[in-house]
Amino acid sequence: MILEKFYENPETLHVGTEENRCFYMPLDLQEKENARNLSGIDWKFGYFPCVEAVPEFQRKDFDEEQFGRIEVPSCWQMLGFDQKQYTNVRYPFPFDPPYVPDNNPCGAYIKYFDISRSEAKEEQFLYFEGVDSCFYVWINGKFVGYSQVSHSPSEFNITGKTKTGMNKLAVLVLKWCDGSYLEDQDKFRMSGIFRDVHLIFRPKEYVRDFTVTTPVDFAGNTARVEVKLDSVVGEPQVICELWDKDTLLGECEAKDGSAAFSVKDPVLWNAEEPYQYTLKLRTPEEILVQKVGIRTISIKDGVVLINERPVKFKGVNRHDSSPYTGAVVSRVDAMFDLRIMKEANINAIRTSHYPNAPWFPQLCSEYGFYLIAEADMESHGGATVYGGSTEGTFSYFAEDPRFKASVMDRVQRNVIRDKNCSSVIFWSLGNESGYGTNFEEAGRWVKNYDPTRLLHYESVHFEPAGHKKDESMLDVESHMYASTQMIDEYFAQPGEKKPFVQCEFIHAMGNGPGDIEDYMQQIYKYDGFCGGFVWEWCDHATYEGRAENGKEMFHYGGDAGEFPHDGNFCMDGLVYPDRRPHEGLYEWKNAIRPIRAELTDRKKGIIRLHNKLDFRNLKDYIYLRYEIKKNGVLMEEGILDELEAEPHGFMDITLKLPAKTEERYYLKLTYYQKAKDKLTQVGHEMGFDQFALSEEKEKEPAFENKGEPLTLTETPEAFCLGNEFLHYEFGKKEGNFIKLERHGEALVTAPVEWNVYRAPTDNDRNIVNVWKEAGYDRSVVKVYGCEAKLRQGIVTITCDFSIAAVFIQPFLRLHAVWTVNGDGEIRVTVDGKRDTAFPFLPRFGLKFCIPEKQQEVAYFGYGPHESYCDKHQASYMDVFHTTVPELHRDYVRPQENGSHYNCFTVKVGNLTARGRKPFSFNASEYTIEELATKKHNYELEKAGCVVVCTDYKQSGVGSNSCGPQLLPQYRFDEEEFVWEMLYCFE
Ligand code: IPT
Repeated sequence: MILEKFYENPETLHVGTEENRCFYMPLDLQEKENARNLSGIDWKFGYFPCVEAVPEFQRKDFDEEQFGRIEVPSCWQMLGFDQKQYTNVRYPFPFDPPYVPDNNPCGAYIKYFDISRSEAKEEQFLYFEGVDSCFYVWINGKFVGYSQVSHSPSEFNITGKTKTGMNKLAVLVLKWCDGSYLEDQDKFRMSGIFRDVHLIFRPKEYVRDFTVTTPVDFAGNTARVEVKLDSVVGEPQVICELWDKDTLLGECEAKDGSAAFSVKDPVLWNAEEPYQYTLKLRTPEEILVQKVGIRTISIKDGVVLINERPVKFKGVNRHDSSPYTGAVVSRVDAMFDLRIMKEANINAIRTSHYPNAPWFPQLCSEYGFYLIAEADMESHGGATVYGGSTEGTFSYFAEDPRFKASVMDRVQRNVIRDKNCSSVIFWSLGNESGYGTNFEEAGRWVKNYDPTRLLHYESVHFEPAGHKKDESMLDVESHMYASTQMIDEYFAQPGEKKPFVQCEFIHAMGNGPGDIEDYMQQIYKYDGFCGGFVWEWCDHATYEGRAENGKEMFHYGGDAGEFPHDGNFCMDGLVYPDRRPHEGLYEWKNAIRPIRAELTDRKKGIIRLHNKLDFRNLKDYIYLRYEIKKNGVLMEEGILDELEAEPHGFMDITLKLPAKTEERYYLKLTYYQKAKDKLTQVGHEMGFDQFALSEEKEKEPAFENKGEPLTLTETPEAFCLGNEFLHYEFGKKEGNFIKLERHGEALVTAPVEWNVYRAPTDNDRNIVNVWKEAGYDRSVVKVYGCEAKLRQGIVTITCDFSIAAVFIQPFLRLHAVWTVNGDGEIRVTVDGKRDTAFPFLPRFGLKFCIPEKQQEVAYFGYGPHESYCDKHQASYMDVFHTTVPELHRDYVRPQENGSHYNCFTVKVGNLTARGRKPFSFNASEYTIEELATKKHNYELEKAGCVVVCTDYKQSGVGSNSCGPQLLPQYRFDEEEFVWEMLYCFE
């Protein structure tokens, strides 16, 4: 097929398309949609490796037998065509703008649709919600037009090209076009008609585009709903109506292209209470319906205000992504996301990094989410070209005059489509495209076109050398992954400042994120810190069916054999690809809980409840349940359901708390929803606080001289100790027990080991190289001296040893004292000295392998979620009963998981461990090596034993997969330490 090469010409972005307009489907006078959704399974489809291979399929006489069928919307890669590819920054084709590879895969689509006699009299439009990357359209063999910008709609007027009866729609979609340079988003690269296609009928005269604004007079308690008709075809009479549910508040005719309503005592829109009015624009033959939330957005003294009240965005970045359909997302899918988000207290979404489906912002207005609505714009691949840099080529498209119109086009399409959605509070020019003239102009256009919203663009920080930038049109100081230190520095600067937002932070990849609470403290501390958006909502993967062992297979970058790819960097969500929550979601949920409690007077039992909501009083909305537990046993509980505190205010409650004792008392307050919301139910758990009522003092684990007195013998390799029932062997070279038997049965299935390593988490992806350089992944023990003594039936072994790796000096020097009694209980005290020239350690502890069948677990520590020193917002201190398989967190790329932090005791099978100080433990069916080497969860093979790690300490998990380095306070980098544990076998 011979095509005009619009797809390599940034001067021709669209051919035959209608002007941009806000998103709506027109209704007839009976308020029925005057449009037909052409999506369905009856599209014919042919896939071709290049344009030249495509037959003249748009022609009437084309033999369609050559074509198969395809469902629209779909991404052809998800249906077995072409190549699946996940790449982040690097372009999947040579960097030669505006040219794209000659072998440019194509999808040819044919769809027949019927036009009735009455429809034939109307104006007819084809409305494509989204096609990746560009497409040519023919009706009945006649060329209609061309368009691009994958995630923005394109509309064609096809009146005069159709006929009564059957019509043939032919669409040729190309995988790449000049626009692909501006769609370098971090995602699987997918192609095709991936959003709905509508056939819209309209009268001869109609309103095409309009803008609604809602200024509020707060002092006078009135608002105005103002309508501006931006584009009208013909001169129809336009009657505007404003409805409050079923009540008509007002009616007026638009004059000179505008109309306005005054609303007394308006119910204002906000994400907590998303109240909407309904605006109807009636022309003699058509009705347009627009939901209207009345709200304002402003900045005062560096603080972002909605309806003149300070707000905090507790957000996520969200892609349209499904493991089953790729970039195709249904309303049901989206509603599912929104429901889990609401349940998790999330109130804001950044549509990273392109406009989501056009109905998505409407759902957000309806269900209450603030949006950073982002243009379909990302070109960070400029930085990875040969000789490229963030100072230079990163801003290639921000500067290149050939792409000025493209940048503007993308920004305009984003704004105009969603301008009437109350949910949108920030416009974003795009993501990571550097800075330069093209963005400055686009930014000025936005501020001029829509002064009612704020403008965001993070990449302003990357400006090419030699360009004197103007960032005056940007309203917020946006950063991604800024460290807590950098944020403190920003607020420490004197003078006026823009509000600060983290458009991306808390990188939720794999086991993590571990730094949530540190950021939350800052968000609440600084009025000007309006919040942040976790990167990101969901893991991206493709579902590939089940493995032989029955496990579901989710694939990430590289699994399809593509080049380049970015491995599992797409697996960085708060939920798994199929939306099962990751532990990170629970962490984020409790960090952004609606109430934060403070134990202000321990003696009098006064607790201050801070209402962290921005708009709702606690009254009639939240109740709490308190429980006091002693050593995990419930002592007292009750419900307080008469809470009352203004948003950002507080109230004090008083509870009778037990006097301070040595016992481990905890008070837990759990918050529940009292009133039904649109997406959440009465009784929904919203979060909790917990307080230790006793000081967490060290407790020496009781070790007595009991049981049958031991005997002690020695071989060249080991000390052998035992009695009638027991036989233990302590390896002189291992500095540890190599055999533990009772009644002739092995208590451990392998020698006990000193352990410093963990299966690297995704967040360890940088530090793991440093750890490997230090040899932590391959360390061995060297024993210098080992002595055993028998006194009164008890054996004491002292041992001096170090830990080091081949060709590297020891990083730990240790002195251990082991004591064993006749019951087989083992007490160990270790003095450790760490060589501080070495990096911080993943962990330090003892590793046991116990028989496979011993699966029961009980522990007193942070649970029930996976917990680490920097990741325990979702967990609380209690006694938990579980099993080894249940402790496993099945990350798609296996890694360290399922640890429990701050434990006083743990029992796994017959092994009980107690610490003088709280410790961490894992119990897993998989070895550390297995978790470290397998690429997918479904490849994991069981160890044949239960691997129990008891750790003096384990370093935190952080979010360094993309975020800053692990904060110093969460690194295990002590120079000297003492650890005391007691182990016994039942
Ligand atoms: C940043 C991107 O904006 C986002 O799309 C995603 O790639 C994320 O990181 C990583 O998962 S870019 C990064 C280089 C700061």
